[in-house]
Amino acid sequence: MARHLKIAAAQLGPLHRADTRASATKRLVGLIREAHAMGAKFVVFPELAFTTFFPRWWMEDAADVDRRFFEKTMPSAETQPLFDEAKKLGIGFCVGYAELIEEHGRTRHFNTSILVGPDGAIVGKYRKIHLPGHAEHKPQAAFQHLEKKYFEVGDLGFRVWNYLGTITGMLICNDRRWPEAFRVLALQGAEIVALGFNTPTENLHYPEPPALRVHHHLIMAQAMAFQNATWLVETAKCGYEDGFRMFGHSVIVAPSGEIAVKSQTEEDEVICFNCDIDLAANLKQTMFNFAAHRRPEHYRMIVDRVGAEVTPANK
Ligand code: CDT
Repeated sequence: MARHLKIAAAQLGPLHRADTRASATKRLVGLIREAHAMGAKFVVFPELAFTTFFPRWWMEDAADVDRRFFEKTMPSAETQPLFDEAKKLGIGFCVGYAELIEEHGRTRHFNTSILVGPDGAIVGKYRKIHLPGHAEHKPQAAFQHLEKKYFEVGDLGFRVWNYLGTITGMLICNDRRWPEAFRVLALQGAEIVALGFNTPTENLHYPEPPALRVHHHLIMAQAMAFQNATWLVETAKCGYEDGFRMFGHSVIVAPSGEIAVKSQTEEDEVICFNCDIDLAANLKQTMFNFAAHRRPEHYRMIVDRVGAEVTPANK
């Protein structure tokens, strides 16, 4: 009998700068109840789900940034109700937050996601590796994208976990633009990839129609799921946060590359699908049987070279 898992993407509408973690947690609890009513056993929440998308602002008071936006413990008194509710309902979840740790006398900051079991225990952690944007102040820009200022590059690699009878990995937002990230998870047998995102509707770097940005989001999701034979759950935080818009379009994509379900709004919204996990397993034995068909001896440059270097064409 095929393995099935009912998975939900619990999209969040805007969280403003003045919103508290307690009010965000209350909304997450409401969403997990809604997902439970739909029969979900695994819920994927967005990136940085307890605060506004703060890297849009240049802020100089580091202690204040740490206090307002970073979590020193997870769960904390304010975020505990989400863990309690999930445990009560017997639901596993993945959620993103800004993580602050003290290590070897140094304060470190990461953009982090955790995988939590239906018993409320944290089973996996991922720290975002592809940090987009910039570290320097761009005061002329309408908004900024300062992930390179506020976070370090993740140090835990791309991992998967045995989770709810599946093999599940996590990525965060900008990682979805990099095929290498998905492939490293797929090489460990990933059957589900859980990913939260915050994507501005406007492009910071050059003018781009909002519809084109959504088009890229969707074609990437479909291609990554298919080429890596995995279910892919991508959950947005979206809408106008203090006037800055981010798009929704949360999706659950099948290993066939088909969008199984997609959100309709830029508000709090749950979408849910009964995922046939063996659809991924079957594709891994046929079209995407890596052991049979990959040719890594010809892929050396992917790890040896970072930026593109133009090689003169052979005459
Ligand atoms: N959160 C996040 O990673 N957002 C990026 C925006 C890139 S534009 C600087 C994304 O890839 O969606």
